[in-house]
Amino acid sequence: MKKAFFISFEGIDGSGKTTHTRIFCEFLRSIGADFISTREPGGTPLGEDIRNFALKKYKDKSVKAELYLFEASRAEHFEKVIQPALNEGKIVVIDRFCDSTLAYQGYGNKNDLEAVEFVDDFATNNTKPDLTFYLDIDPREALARRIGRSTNDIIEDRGLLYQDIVRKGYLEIYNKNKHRIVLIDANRSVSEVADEIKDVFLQRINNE
Ligand code: Z5A
Repeated sequence: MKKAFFISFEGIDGSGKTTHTRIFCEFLRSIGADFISTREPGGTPLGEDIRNFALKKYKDKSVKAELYLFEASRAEHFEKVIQPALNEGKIVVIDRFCDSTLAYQGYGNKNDLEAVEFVDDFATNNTKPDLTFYLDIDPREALARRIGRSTNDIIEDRGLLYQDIVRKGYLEIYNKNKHRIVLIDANRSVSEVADEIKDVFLQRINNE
């Protein structure tokens, strides 16, 4: 196995990405892996400030401005955190990366998909994760999991129809990138999902 390995977790809001990023990192810790865990938008001081602009402020910002905010956060994060960690041979685990932008700002906001990919490639020097876990779930089930929790951000507030479009976007991205993306049925219990993620990872690194 090459030591540096880049893993992203993707899915609509409430799909369980944060839960499974955490459980997966506990597993990596238990086997003594050299890894960092991070998230987007965010992951750097500038990125966390941008997160605030992207998710909490200016509800009616233009769809292109929204795209560039996420990509500005990514460019900073990639240069200052992700690339250096990969250069040091670490495993990088990230809660959301390029597929989020294509799914939300591309499919969800109906920006030109090629333009979104172009901007993203520029921000990341054409880098894609080695392995992406896409947690697929019906938006209604994801919503039910969040009952009792206030909405977190402007994008979440766009509602079920928007989440449906984003999910369809994710499924198209998955269908075009099966070499990299593994679809995980996230409707199952936390332990079933966590076990599958661990098994896929072990299989993948044993084949490297
Ligand atoms: N965004 C974007 O538009 N473009 C971009 O390029 C990027 C991001 C990078 C914030 O993302 C927003 O940023 C997001 C997209 C946009 N807005 N929306 N929608 P975020 O990742 O920071 O936040 P989030 O998407 O709102 O995620 P979250 O709230 O952290 O949810 P989650 O990570 O998908 O799920 P969770 O917190 O792990 O689980 C939700 C609940 O379900 C929780 O109570 C768990 O205990 C429970 N759970 C988890 N798994 C299970 C199973 N298997 N069964 C039952 N219950 C479960």
